[in-house]
Parts: sequence; C-alpha cells; structure tokens
Amino acid sequence: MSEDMNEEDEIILEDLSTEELYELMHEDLYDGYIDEIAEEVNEALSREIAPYEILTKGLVAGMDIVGIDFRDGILFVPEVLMAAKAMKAGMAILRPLLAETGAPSVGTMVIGTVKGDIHDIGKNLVGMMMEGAGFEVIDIGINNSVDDYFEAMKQHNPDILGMSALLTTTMPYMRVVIQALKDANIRQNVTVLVGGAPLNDAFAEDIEADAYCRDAAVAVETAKKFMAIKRGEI
Ligand code: B1M
Repeated sequence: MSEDMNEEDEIILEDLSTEELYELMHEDLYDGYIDEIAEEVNEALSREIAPYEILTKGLVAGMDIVGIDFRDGILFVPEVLMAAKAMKAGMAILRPLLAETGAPSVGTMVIGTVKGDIHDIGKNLVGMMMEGAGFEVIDIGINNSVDDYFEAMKQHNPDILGMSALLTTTMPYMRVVIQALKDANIRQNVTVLVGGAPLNDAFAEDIEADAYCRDAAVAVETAKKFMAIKRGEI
C-alpha cells in the first residue's frame, strides 16, 4: 500500500498536517510498521493532541481499514497480525496517558475474551479506557472458559464482568457463561457487560447480559452508570 522504505524515510513528520499524520498512521498500520507507528504517536502527542483522539482517529480508524481488506480477502492473517502488533505498539505509548487520571478506584472489573476467540485489541482498549476512568481492571486475556471467569471472580470479587467476542462463532459462549453464573446463583452479584463487533443490543438482551457496549467509550459510560446505581446514586 505505501511507498518503499526509502521514500517513507524521507517523510518529515513535523512537516505534516495533523490530518496527513493520521493518514500516514493508517498506511503504516496497514503495513505493520511498528517503529513508524510509535514515532507517529509520539509526534501526535508532541502536538498536544489528546491521547484519546490519537487512539480513535489514528489507530482505531487505521485498524478499520485493515478489517475491511481482511474481510475482502486483500489482506491475510500474517499481515493482519503485523498490523495488530503495530497497533499494540501505539497503544502501549498511549496506555499510561489514558490511565493518568489519578482518580481513586471507582469499581473493579474483570475482563476477558471468550473461549475459542483470540482477538484482544478491542478488549485491551476497553481495559485501558476503564483504567483511565478510575476502575481497577483485571484482564484475564483471551480464550477464557467458564472456569477461567469463575476463578477470576472468586479471586477479585469484581463489580463488573466484561466479556469480549469478535467472532459470530464465539459470541454464543457468552450465554454459556451467563447461564453458569445463574446456575451458581451468583449472577445477581455482578454486572455483566458484553462487547465486540458482531454483537448488538438485542443479542445482549437475549443472553441476559446487563448491557451491550458498542465501543470503549460506551463501556466506560455504562460501567459508571451501573456503579452509580449500585451505590444508590440514581
Ligand atoms: Co480476525 N476476524 N480472525 N483476526 N479480525 C475479524 C473479527 C473479522 C470480522 C474479519 C473480517 O472478516 N472482516 C472476522 C470475523 C467474521 C465473523 O465472525 N463474522 C475475523 C475472522 C474470520 C478471523 C479468523 C477466523 C480468520 C482465520 O483464521 N481464517 C481468525 C480467528 C482466530 C480466533 O479468534 N480463534 C482471526 C484471526 C485474527 C488475527 C489473529 C489475525 C487478528 C487478531 C489479533 C489480536 O487481536 N491480537 C485479527 C484481527 C486483527 C481482526 C480484525 C481485522 C480487527 C479486530 C480489531 O482488533 N479491531 C477484525 C475485523 C474488524 O473487526 N473490523 C477481524 C479493532 C478493535 C479496536 O475493535 O475489537 O471491535 P473491536 O473492539 C471495539 C468494540 O467492539 C468494543 O470496544 C472496542 C473498542 O472500541 N468491544 C468491547 C470489544 N470488546 C469489548 C468488550 C467489552 C466492551 C466493549 O466488555 C465490556
């Protein structure tokens, strides 16, 4: 997609407008250029652009383009993995800044991707944003069975259980986890929030989750709302 490395090397980031910088980030994410993405995120930060804007307009928008070409058979798994690595490099720079609120913990969340599913970028993003909003986040990673969720809940007694699924074949596992919570008579102890590209409100309602969260910002808002209800504030 982008020019060869020599031409790429000639680009002087400081000379680019912010829109051009975002476009370059989209291209470099597409090409899986880890170092370049890190430099571009740092350049954006040096312009005092809010970390959340860099995340959404630079990284997430770039990953959307990767997703479309993956769907259309233009990109394949190895290239998408490289793009994912570049995205993670950018997110690693932004993570502490997004989490830098200094606020006391407003609640605890256990979050993990469900069994059979190894997608973790969206989940990581939700975790970062939740930390940024003052939540204590326990990220239990990918491919989680009912037992994994139960173990984490036993250990951390969270206010919120977050589940992520990116595949139409793995999203039904959320129902399995919620049913297991009911069977163990602990469903009422935790707010269950679910998210991931193939989900929607109707699915969340059908599986009896407390809410579907379209993106990380909605996850934060929704979690805060449920915490306020729990504390009897609304
Ligand atoms: Co996969 N993949 N993938 N993939 N992959 C999708 C999901 C797909 C839609 C691509 C496509 O066809 N267009 C498609 C699923 C189709 C379907 O099920 N209908 C797909 C497929 C088919 C597959 C494989 C089966 C491919 C194969 O092997 N043949 C395979 C499955 C592996 C497995 O899990 N068992 C596979 C593998 C991979 C990679 C390993 C190469 C890589 C994952 C790397 C990683 O995550 N470490 C990958 C990627 C990167 C993608 C796409 C391109 C990008 C996903 C992503 O990171 N998006 C994706 C296409 C797409 O979604 N556009 C695709 C960016 C991220 C910020 O968004 O994850 O949606 P998202 O998260 C958002 C919201 O959804 C929400 O907030 C996040 C932030 O705003 N959210 C939550 C997510 N989780 C939440 C949890 C919450 C709340 C909100 O809890 C409270």
